[in-house]
Amino acid sequence: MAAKRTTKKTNVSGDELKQYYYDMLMIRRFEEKAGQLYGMGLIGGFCHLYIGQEAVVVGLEAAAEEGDKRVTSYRDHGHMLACGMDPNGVMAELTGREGGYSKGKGGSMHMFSKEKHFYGGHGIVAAQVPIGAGLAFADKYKDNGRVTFTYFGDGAANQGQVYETFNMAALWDLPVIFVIENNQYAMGTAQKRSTSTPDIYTRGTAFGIPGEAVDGMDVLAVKDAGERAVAHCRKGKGPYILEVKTYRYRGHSMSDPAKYRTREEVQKMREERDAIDHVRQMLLDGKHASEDELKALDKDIKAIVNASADFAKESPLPAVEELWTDIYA
Ligand SMILES: Cc1ncc(C[n+]2csc(CCOP(=O)(O)OP(=O)(O)O)c2C)c(N)n1
Ligand SMILES: [Mg+2]
Repeated sequence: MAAKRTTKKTNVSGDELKQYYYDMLMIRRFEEKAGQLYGMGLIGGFCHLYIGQEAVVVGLEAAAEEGDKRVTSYRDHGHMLACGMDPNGVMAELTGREGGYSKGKGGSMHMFSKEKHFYGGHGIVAAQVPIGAGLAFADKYKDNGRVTFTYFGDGAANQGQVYETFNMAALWDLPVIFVIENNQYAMGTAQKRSTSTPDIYTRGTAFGIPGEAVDGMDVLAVKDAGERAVAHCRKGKGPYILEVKTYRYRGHSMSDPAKYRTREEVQKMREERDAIDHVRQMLLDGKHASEDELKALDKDIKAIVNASADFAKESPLPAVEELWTDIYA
């Protein structure tokens, strides 16, 4: 049972809250299923789960509008689901099948959807940061009012290319929101062992980029901050930094010895800070939903996730000739 949390009064409707609950739970159930399929040997290669961080992407998607773009790291399944990509296509890509978003040739870290303005899925730490600024450059050039959410981790925030990007994004007033998902660890390295100052959101100061820290275990706080960042970008004021403090419950990837933190630390976060439990409690307290309704939602979500796993298992492996397609040369 989650400990009671307090939340300041909000003006979101019961229906909106229910939607956030649904979207976060969808990511969690999808990731649990992906973990199971990995354990069964149906998913090969790397697989980085997003469990614990769901409120980050769901809160920010709530602040986005049609046509806005997003780009992220290898921990990308949640971002894809939250922007409306099809769970079947994502799960089939995880299992390396023809029905996957990259026809089974990309896997967990390499999926894209032009339709949903999702630009990956990038395995090289921080490589997506200049790409995000490039996407925003295109939007500025076209003067179309769109913004780009560029997600990266606390570890990635120590990469040099982040600061080259900050400089150019600020110089050209690009409509890009740099979202630092600070889950407190970069693989097995705790933030305090790797990072000279605890407040990563201040790292834009030298470039004149405003930033703020956000409680990433509170979907409404994330949405509020996202709206401020979006408004700033859409007014033509240039980039904005959101350091969203979050936590991953599972290992860095599926192969993680987990020796760098205690079980108690993880357990405490799950019990006291879980973002899904938090919204669940708000829904019940506000009488927006009953226990039975929430149970039924979970059942619907599990059915969609199970169907995606069936689709992924039944989809054929890519044909051998596919080896010679989609090659950039
Ligand atoms: C340039 C580069 N260096 C090292 C790695 C190996 N690596 C993969 S993930 C990772 C840690 C990144 O941590 P963080 O940015 O905090 O993201 P998180 O995994 O916590 O989401 C490292 C060092 C890599 N993929 N690319
Ligand atoms: Mg991290």
